[in-house]
Amino acid sequence: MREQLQKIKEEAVAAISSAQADVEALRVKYLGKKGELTSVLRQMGSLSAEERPAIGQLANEIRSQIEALIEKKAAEMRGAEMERRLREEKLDVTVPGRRAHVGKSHPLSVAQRELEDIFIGMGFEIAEGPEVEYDYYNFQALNIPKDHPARDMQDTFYITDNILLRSQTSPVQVRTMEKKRPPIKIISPGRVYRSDPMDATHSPVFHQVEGLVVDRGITMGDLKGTLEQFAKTMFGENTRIRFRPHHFPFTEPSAEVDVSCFVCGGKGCRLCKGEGWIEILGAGMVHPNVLRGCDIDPDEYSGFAFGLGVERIVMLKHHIDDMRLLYENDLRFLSQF
Ligand code: 2NM
Repeated sequence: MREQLQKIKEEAVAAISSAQADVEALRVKYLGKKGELTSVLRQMGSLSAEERPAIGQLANEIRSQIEALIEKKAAEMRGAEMERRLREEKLDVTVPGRRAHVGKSHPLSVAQRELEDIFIGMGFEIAEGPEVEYDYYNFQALNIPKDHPARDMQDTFYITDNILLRSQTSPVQVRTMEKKRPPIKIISPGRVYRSDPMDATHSPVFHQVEGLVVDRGITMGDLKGTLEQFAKTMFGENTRIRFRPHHFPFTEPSAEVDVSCFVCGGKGCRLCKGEGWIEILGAGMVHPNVLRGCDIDPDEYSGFAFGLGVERIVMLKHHIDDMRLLYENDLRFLSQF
């Protein structure tokens, strides 16, 4: 047994000193529970009582020698690995950093949020609804009957006979009037769809913000005051507004609303085409038929409503002459905002 132990020791010393990697495998091979040293020690039972202590002592010495050698080798290899990494993974912390590209909100999103903030500041709540709508909410409930020319004019995207892509966000307001009792004071921002060919001023998908206020005693004066306050906050304290008579099926009376030109202040310039005024909104007093359709008694309640196009506002504000620029996601364009 003495020779067996010496042989194991010699083999182990040679194996450890020539090891290039994985000294843990050698630890298992020589010292492990099923290792060579252990299997020799298992035969101790066959030794005489006199021999046993000496062999035991020798085995323990060899075990600790091998352990020490393996630990030394492992430490050497850890050291060598550290040297290698220090050499190869050298990092020059004085090299200037590369600037990270930080994205930002799209100008349409910025404008929509600005509009929302202004109306929230005036006590409006935000209402949202489906972009895929029933014909009923998009047209019938808005006092636009089946044979009304407004339906052709608007060139709607139909999905089935009675389901379509909403052509305005007013269906959200109808849904709100159905669900809630006055006082109602909401805006409905969102995407709307019309089957228009894409050109400099049209897109089949665009964004609207519509507003609705319904309560006892709401008048045209409330509408004018609200829109004037909005225009001053959006375009500057000196901005004025004017109403021109118009027709919408869902409001009576109806008006188109201009703001005084925020470039020339009303004197006439290129932006307002010499007019001094820029058309921004449609508005009016909610038609009694619309209120009645939502089970709101027009003899008890009245309301005003208005709508504006977000694209138009963004284009005016930033002097953008082609709406397509807002959808192409060309970073040379977008990075200017
Ligand atoms: C506009 C112009 C005028 C409008 C009307 C309604 C509703 F649901 F209350 F009848 N919502 N929005 C409205 C009125 C929209 O957009 C140019």
